[in-house]
Amino acid sequence: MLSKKIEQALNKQVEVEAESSQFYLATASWVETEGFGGTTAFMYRHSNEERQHMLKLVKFINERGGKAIIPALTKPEAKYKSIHQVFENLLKHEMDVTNQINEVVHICLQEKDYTTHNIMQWYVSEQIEEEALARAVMDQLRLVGKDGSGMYMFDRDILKISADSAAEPGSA
Ligand code: OFO
Repeated sequence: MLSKKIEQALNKQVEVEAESSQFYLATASWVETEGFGGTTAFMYRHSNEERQHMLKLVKFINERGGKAIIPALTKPEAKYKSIHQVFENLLKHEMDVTNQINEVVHICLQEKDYTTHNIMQWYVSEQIEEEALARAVMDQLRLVGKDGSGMYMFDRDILKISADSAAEPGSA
């Protein structure tokens, strides 16, 4: 059975994951209109993954005797200056999500809820991977600069960068 405090923290995290899915969806839509096919696929796929993260929490809350709350969502930014800006925002976004998750973990320890703590470890590992992936992509973008043919190759290879990063040890 979840304590009220844990239930609230988890419902807040449901909202964070839902907003995360929206964030990736908005960036997917923008890069699609800019003609970056690979990056578009990367963003749509990630938006779906974030939705799965949200669903996992919804089910967990309900299974543990709480009540999951499906949140209203804020409108994400719809326009970006460049792909570079998209990924800068993405890294910042993921770092914010990591902080939120750490907060939930902290509350789990305070409440001595080791079951929820255990579930949250999956999210902790996921965030390590996602931040690492965002940094790897930004490194690539720094090398490419604004060069057109470099950007073409970046867009062609981005799914490979993410697949390589997902194949690293410890990936879920
Ligand atoms: Fe939900 O994994 Fe990042 O945000």
